[in-house]
Amino acid sequence: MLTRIDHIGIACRDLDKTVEFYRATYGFEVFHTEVNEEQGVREAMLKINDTGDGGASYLQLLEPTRPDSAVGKWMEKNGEGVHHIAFGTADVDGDSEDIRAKGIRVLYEQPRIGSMGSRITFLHPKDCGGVLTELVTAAEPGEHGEH
Ligand code: V0V
Ligand code: CO
Repeated sequence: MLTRIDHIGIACRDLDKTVEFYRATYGFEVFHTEVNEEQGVREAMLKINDTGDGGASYLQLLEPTRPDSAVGKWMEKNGEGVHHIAFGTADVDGDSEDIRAKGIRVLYEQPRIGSMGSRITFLHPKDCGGVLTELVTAAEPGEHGEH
């Protein structure tokens, strides 16, 4: 069951500048940063609020580490802006199988590693009304590689 908006993924050219914009404009602080080589992103998570299911909602600021990455390709075409939305669930495996059974393309056979040790998968934007949609199961507390 999808129980929260886990994050909104925002593509940007300069992560440090964008972090500063969100800090100066709204007062949001960086909760976590990491590089995900597999996904080709350097990212900052800004926590907006905790949620009733033990998770939280974030903004995920994404700077591509290479031009041929998903975010790099998307930004080439669209410029900076909202790249994807992510719903949180306790069971990314089960929920993605249920959604696959509805005929929607789930991009990965098995969930992959996302921010803070989460497990993530994506639904094809062409099957979701033009919205790249991610499903996330957060790591158990203490499991995630925060730094
Ligand atoms: C592409 N399209 C999008 C889109 N990206 N539409 C809406 N939102 C997006 N973000 C459209 C694009 O305009 C094309 O439409 C069509 O899909 C095919 O796109 P393409 O440019 O030819 O690119 P593809 O097919 O090589 O790749 C598109 C997909 C790719 C969605 C398959 O971006 C992907 O695998 N994304 C999932 C991984 C990802 O996004 N990682 C970065 C975030 P037309 O022109 O044909 O109409 S990493 C992350 O979120 C992490 C680590 C985390 O949360 O923890
Ligand atoms: Co994401």
